[in-house]
Amino acid sequence: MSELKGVIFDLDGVLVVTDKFHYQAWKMLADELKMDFDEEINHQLRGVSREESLKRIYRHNKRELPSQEEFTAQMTKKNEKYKELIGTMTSDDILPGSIELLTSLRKEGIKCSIASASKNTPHVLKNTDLDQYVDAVADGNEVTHSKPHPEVFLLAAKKMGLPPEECIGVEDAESGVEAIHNAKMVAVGIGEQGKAAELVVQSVKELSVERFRSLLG
Ligand code: B16
Ligand code: MG
Repeated sequence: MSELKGVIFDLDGVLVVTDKFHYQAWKMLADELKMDFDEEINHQLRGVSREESLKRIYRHNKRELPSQEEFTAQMTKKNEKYKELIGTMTSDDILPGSIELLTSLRKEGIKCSIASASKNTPHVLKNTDLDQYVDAVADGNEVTHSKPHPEVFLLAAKKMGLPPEECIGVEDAESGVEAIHNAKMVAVGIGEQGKAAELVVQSVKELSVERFRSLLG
């Protein structure tokens, strides 16, 4: 068995809550395009890239995709609204238990990093001040394949200088847990969509250095 050297956290839904902002931004676009969009569809877009999310909204509405130019303009419009909304984020938007967990892991010499599908990761980390609590960041700006592809988790491990078998991934999305497994790492799942993971909890508040260590040991 390998010794635990690193923990890789998904961002949205694990360390911060941005669901409501994605919802509001997609809802604005969907209303404008007279398309149906509700909390349930929003929930299914967790961990899914911006491009794939818009394709899924079209599919859900049984609408044909517009021209590439129009599609890109719509993604940009959604993202401008999203950026405006996350501009209001502060450290108050960090989920309870996150800072304590990151601090205690690093105190034990276990590196911490972020693996997020979001291209807005740098803004979210800066606005919430979370960037000072992690050793490395891998995000949607640097990868070509979306979760469930393992690329973003493998990149986060590489940036920490660790092999995948010494890392554990933490995710709240089904596609994210699959990505962790595809990277040959042990997974911790948060909430309903995390049920395929080796350990399932409701929030990071329930996690500790000991619980992580017991998963690899
Ligand atoms: P952006 P994660 C994901 O982040 C979100 O869960 C998902 O809802 C969003 O569509 C995706 O990032 C892309 O975000 O439009 O900001 O590039 O959960 O992987 O941290
Ligand atoms: Mg997530």
